[in-house]
Amino acid sequence: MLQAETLRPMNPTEHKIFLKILQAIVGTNNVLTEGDLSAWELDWRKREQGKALAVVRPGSTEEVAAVVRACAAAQISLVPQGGNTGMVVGSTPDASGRQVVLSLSRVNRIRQMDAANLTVTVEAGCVLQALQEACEAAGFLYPLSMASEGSCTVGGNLGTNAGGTQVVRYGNTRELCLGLEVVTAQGEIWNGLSGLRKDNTGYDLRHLFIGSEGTLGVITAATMKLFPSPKSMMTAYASLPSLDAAVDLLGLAHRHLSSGLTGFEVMGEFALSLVRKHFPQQHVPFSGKDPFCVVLELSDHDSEAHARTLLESLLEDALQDGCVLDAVVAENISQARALWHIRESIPLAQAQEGLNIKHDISIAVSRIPDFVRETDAAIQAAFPGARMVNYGHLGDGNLHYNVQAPEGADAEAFLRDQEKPMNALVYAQVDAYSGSISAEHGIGSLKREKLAEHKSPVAISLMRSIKQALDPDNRMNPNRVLKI
Ligand code: FAD
Ligand code: 2HG
Ligand code: ZN
Repeated sequence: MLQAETLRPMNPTEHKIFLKILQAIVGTNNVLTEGDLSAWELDWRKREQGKALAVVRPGSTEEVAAVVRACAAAQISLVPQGGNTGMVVGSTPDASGRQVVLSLSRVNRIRQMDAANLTVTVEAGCVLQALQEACEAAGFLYPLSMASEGSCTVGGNLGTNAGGTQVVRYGNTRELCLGLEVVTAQGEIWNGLSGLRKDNTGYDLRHLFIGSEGTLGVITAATMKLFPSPKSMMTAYASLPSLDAAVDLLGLAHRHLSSGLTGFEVMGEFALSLVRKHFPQQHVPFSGKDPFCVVLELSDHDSEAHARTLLESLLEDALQDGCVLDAVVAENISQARALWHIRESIPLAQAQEGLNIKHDISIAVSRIPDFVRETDAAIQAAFPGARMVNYGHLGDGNLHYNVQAPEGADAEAFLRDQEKPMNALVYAQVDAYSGSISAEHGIGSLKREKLAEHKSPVAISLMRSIKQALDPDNRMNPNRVLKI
């Protein structure tokens, strides 16, 4: 049984003393209590506005540990936060005004790059793009990539086990991580940083913390895998007659490109129409012509000419096969970026269109077309006019099967009245297809109730035991992932 966090009210003197203790640890400027704190208190999707007791920004692992100890002594819970780009309301405080937001933004150094070992040791607050760029400058690829990379952090990526657009070749963040440094709920520092690719010395603790969404401890640093930079990366953009054709194209791409296939993203026409509407300066090829488009990426360790031959041969076969109706291949890096930018703009275009319902689901690739056919029909029957924003990482069987309110409807009212029954419908379908209700975004607050309904009771019970063992006082991001 998890205990609810003790919400002992602080009298004004205790409150003042507590803030002084935090200031003594991290410096006065790094304890924020006044002014506009919405960057830390409001989630990216604007789903929940929280209220923090304070936003605390330690500058080192030792300071993180001291803050955790101070919070434990004062019976205050903590919400670890990186870039606050999470999609499930997991990184912002609740509305009680009694939680400390522990921002890792200043714990952000790249500690060491080990070229021979192909690893980089980096602190949790390092922004993903800064890490990618540092690795690229040193001749390596750090492959994790997603549209939020300009603000999300390594700690947040690990906390959520983020996926992104390169998973088809390199795996989720978990697959990239060889070791962690963690501040435990008791404020101890566990140095599990390791560049070892083989280490069978009992339970592999790193995997407990990865994907735990800040509920078990604070990740302060990690040793991550690097890869040699490919000689050439080539991007194609194709229009397709159906989702079945996209699955066929994926099969062809695996056969033609093998491990050279590093990205395979599908986009439904309505999702693309939102990009055209909200970002009209972007050129979207094959505008509105066909129901689906795909962005596909090949990374090649031979040469650009070799890459082009491989990609063109794939597309010729696909055109002959009928699974592709039309295609373009980027001629240079800026064209490739522009094609990727279309895909990456979809979540932003959705946000511009208004509040929306997200279903970050995974299903065996082979079953996705049937799932979408059936579920689209059921949704239109139950919620006439609901607009399906369907896109995602088809190469990983991960769809963002999102829903926008009917044209002209009040989005807030639509979500208030229809989100629950809509989720119930979609997740029942996900169960029927043996899928997952969270492929890459995690559980946070938004899916906490659903997790209990859709995960096996045995698994939930094991998860609760782990939480109880590592954080018996329930101070680490309480009420996220697991229900009290
Ligand atoms: P935050 O949002 O700050 O935190 C996320 C969770 O991790 C919270 O529960 C928090 O408590 C915990 N956490 C943060 N730091 C730590 C730490 N140091 N130790 C322990 N726990 C911690 N996600 C994908 O998986 N794939 C995508 O393709 C993708 N694309 C996105 C595109 C856009 C435009 C946006 C806005 C988001 C996208 N996301 C995607 C979601 C999000 O960017 C990722 O989940 C990312 O990993 C979150 O990183 P962050 O630093 O912003 O974490
Ligand atoms: C993406 O793949 C992100 O673009 C965001 O995971 C998905 O907004 C979404 O639903
Ligand atoms: Zn995604």
